[in-house]
Amino acid sequence: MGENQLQQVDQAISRSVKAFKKWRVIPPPVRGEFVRRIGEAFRKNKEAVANQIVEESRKIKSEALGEVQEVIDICDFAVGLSRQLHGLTIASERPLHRMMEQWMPLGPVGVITAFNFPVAVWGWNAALALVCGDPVIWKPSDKTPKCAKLCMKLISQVAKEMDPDGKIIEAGLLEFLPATKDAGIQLVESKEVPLISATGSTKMGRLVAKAVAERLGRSILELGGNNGMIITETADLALARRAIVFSAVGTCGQRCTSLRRLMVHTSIMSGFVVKLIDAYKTLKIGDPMKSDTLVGPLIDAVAFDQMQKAIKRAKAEGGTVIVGGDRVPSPKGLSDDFFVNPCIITMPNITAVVREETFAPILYVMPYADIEHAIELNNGVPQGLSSSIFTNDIREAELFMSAAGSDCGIANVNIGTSGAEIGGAFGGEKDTGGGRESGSDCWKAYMRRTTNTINYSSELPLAQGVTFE
Ligand code: UN1
Repeated sequence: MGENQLQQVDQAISRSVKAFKKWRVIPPPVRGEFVRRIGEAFRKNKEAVANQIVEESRKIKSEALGEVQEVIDICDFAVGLSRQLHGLTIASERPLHRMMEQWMPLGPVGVITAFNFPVAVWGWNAALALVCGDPVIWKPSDKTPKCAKLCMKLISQVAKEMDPDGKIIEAGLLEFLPATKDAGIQLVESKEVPLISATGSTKMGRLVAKAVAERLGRSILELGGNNGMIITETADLALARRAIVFSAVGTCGQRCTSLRRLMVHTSIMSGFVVKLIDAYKTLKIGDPMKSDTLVGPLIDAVAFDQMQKAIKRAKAEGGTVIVGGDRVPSPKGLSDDFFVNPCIITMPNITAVVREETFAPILYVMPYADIEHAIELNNGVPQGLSSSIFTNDIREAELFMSAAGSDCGIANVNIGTSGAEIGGAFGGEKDTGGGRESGSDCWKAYMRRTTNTINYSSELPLAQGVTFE
């Protein structure tokens, strides 16, 4: 890495550490006011940010608008949270003593984001970190640096309006690094950054986990998904079909929550697959900016290549391509883009290629005979992010959500695997990394907990009845 960039990252971290000293003692509701204004800025600039997302990530406009909405939603959530960073009061075993917990700001949070959600995932982290009292240092994907620049521009305007003299919001509160791997490594290895929240491949996550563990830092990892859906005999098939198409084909199969594996009950398999093929044949593929387009292009040539390789391997491993998989000619003016026909492949079982996450619209379909087998197939891959079941049988639904059911962080009933709301905890198990971001009580990861024991007596009783005189 160039000397220049080394210094640049170092300086960003130093500014962040300095900003933390000020920000950590600002009352949380005032910190919340900053986040409220950030949410307003995204409301006002929703269109512009969405256009930038389409330009770089190549997702369709409606999904890009949805992504900006996630930022607005998490800001609203964080504003409420800024008055609810509660700790517990705990009964003490000693007379005239009280115990309590407090949640304290942690320090700079390093946020590494991927190309497929270039704005929302940063938003989830930044909104929570800010109300928790932490600065944020962002390393965006090298495929989407302009999205990051635009967000930073909006935020610096908000900061100037709220605090023109920089009394509470210092420049270092929201930092942004060059979108290079080396900058990411430097961030991850820095002892000054107590928490790293990283989204991306399992391969990247393993490197991050190792480097952060080495210095005993904390990490939130949101890595690969290989999400499954079970279609049971009692499923509402029309509903299931719509959910499958959105989950498998939306964002051109490039969400970590994208549906990649479908387990269909043998009794309905053939008829259902025919209907699915029909639905795939009507998909409008084309310019992601056009309002009637449902499938935009893949992110780049590498993604196309990986898709082709996976299809080839699937065939060699006993699969049959029943629809799609090929390249579609680019519309006028978009010759650099790689458009594909989303693909369905029937597989006899979970083979090696099915175990891997290929970031493309490939859906592997396999039959199952009983619900226990379907759950086994659902769980039979290294990743554990999202899953869903379509059933009108309450026993099957409850079993799927039980301890003996899906082993994923997300287990849905009668909706798809993708498109989670910000209010829930987002993340998954196994190779997905175990981290949780966004709603519920995920804010706790961005704070440190202190336990306080207060003696208001004139005695000094020891815990556990120990005497020491
Ligand atoms: C991602 O793909 O990294 O649940 C995030 C979803 C979106 C977030 C996806 N709300 O599909």
